[in-house]
Amino acid sequence: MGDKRATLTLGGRSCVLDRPYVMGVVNVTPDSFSGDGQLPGFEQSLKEALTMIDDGADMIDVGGESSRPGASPVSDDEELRRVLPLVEALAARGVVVSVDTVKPTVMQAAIDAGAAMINDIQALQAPEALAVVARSQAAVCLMHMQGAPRTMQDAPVYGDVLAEVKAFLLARANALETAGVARERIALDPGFGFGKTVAHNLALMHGLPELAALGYPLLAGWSRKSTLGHLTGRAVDERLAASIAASLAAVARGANIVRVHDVRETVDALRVWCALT
Ligand code: YH5
Repeated sequence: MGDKRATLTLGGRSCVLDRPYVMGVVNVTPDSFSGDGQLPGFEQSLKEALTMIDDGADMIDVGGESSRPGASPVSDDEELRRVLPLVEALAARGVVVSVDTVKPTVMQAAIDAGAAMINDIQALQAPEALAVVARSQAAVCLMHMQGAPRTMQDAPVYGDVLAEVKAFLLARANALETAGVARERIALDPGFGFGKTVAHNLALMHGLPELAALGYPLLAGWSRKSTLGHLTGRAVDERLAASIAASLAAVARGANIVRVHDVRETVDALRVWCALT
């Protein structure tokens, strides 16, 4: 299985993931003029996303609710108001759009607006989430998380983190396939930093080839995360080099898609690294 090349159907097209794909992260914050020349939410986010595409991103992950520990929850209506205009604008320009959401109503509206992928940190466990995706043609990224964002980093405990994450992801993938979602529409993600200590994240990295061997495309999100701060002593806005190193390491261990904030630098690094290895 592991030697079969991972394939993912994106926007109705079958993509053989024979090189690392880069997913650019765009968070849509509430519309507001900051008074210091910053554009309002939508315009700013659209500009960021289109720059990422120019810089070589293969897709854009649009998120309207922060999943960082301590972040306040957002209503369905508010999340829709934030993400839908951007999904529409990007899809109209032919951009492959992923939507980072756990809400079935947001998933449905995003798919109707042209989203090619649903990126769910809860792996479609909300009631109706699986049904919404199953009756669409969208791809889906199933991510592992222990606990809920607000408290997940308090004291995560596993017996065998790799075995547990692997069993969870495989069970979710099987549930989707039983519901009629073709295998080619499913990607898996161990969820670095989501209810995991530094040691758990490192164990998952070492075991990444075992997850890749499940035969599904593998997505890795290391960009700017706390474990990189722990390893380097750097604050969140000083983790570029650490993030690039982590993305390369993930690709070396079998990741097919990396989710990153710094697209231009990551694309450069991956191009050189692929040419030289
Ligand atoms: C992911 O890994 N992550 S949102 C804390 C940070 C920096 C970044 C303290 N959505 C993932 O990016 N979706 C997020 O520094 C995701 N995989 C998938 N599939 C968290 C995030 C971040 C959190």
